[in-house]
Amino acid sequence: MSRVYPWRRTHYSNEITPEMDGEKVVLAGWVKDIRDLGGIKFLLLRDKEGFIQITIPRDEVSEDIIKLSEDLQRQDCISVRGKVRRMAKAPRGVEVIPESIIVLNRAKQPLPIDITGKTPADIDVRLDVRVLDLARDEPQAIFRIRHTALEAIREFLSKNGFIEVHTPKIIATATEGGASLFPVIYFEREAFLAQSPQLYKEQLVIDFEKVYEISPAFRAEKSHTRRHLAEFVSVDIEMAFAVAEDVMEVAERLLQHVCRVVSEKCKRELEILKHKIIVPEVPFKRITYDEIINELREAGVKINWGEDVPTPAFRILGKLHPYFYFIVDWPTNLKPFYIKPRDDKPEISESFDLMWHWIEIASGGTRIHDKELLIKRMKEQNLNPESFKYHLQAFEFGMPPHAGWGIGLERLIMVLTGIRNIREVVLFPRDRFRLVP
Ligand code: AMO
Repeated sequence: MSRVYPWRRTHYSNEITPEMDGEKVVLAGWVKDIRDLGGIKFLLLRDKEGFIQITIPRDEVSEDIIKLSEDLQRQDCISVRGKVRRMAKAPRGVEVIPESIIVLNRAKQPLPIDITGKTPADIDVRLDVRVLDLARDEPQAIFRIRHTALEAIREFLSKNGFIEVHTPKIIATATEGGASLFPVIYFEREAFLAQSPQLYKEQLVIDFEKVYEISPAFRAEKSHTRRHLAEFVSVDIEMAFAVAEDVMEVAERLLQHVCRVVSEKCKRELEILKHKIIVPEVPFKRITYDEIINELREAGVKINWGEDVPTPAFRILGKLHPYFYFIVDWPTNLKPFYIKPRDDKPEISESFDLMWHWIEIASGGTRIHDKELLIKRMKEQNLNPESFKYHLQAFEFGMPPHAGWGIGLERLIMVLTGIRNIREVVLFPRDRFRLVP
């Protein structure tokens, strides 16, 4: 027979309704806040579903409870046995009057940050005590939105015939250029943390045709900005018998789906974040690299053909195109070796970046599926084909034409939450200066 634990809950906070007036319940969670109005104490109890008001009127509860409640502090872990009472003035019209309270663990006081969020703390102070910080309403809302978005992504891709794969994160060669690689010691050899599942996902189209992966990617980013992490989650797809336009359609339909699902399922969370999601119409605008260069020239910024677009220029573009849009037809020299140059104009590639205002959310394109051309492109980018021999062998095993993209999950979550610093949408962010907690 299983033991009886007196703290075991019967209900989560959101399951307590005014209609339950008079019922006995056991709740468990953490003290979110406690207010003393003389004859009456109001305790907010948080659990994974939200919070509920525990009301302690001096003249209605036992002496023991009054004494115990004197010592309760924010973030103490407690269990409350009590009676539900309909109360129009309480949050959600209901409160619980305690009959007994068990303190399961006390939080050390004073807490390093204000978990009610009334006294805001600097992001670095909060990140240092992230597990406590995550108890606040905003992070709770952000990570529920992140969860819902991931669920929607998986549902969409699975319904559209993609299967989920996981490829190695410890790898022998770079995929997106050597500069941003993290080396690791792999037994007696040097290895690297994967910057992207690029080469593996391409190979896998031979066996599975449509694959997706949602995994961490590692970049030794020197740039310390509000949109760069050293470890981020990359949502990748790769599709056989497809070109850039096909996978752009997948991307825009996916983003529309995710925006729709999150705006429908996460109303409470969006309210907490004071953010509204506009479900985008498809197709998204497609603007060529040549066109953006012209737009920028008209705005007084000169970019020579073949040069990358610097951040300040992207900010101008973000003002001109204030939602999702694609930038297509990038110069081949600006794209990685695996991106296919156009047959008619090899200086232009079959590639795209998917933008939101001025931020790049995804990039992708048609891939080269011809081994000799791939080797030529590697050499042009000063890469040694010898170090890609296992990748190149796949091109001898019936590599089909294929295309794909990678979406930065955290950047998408910034769009969905309206949060401006990428660190806020990662549980334990890693950047150039942060490796703990
Ligand atoms: P790319 O390097 O453009 O393409 O990365 C794809 C997307 O990942 C996100 N991203 C980042 N997010 C946070 N911090 C970073 N340091 C960071 N770097 C990239 C961006 C970006 O658009 N293999 C290709 C994709 C493909 O062609 O399939 C790739 O990795 O949102």
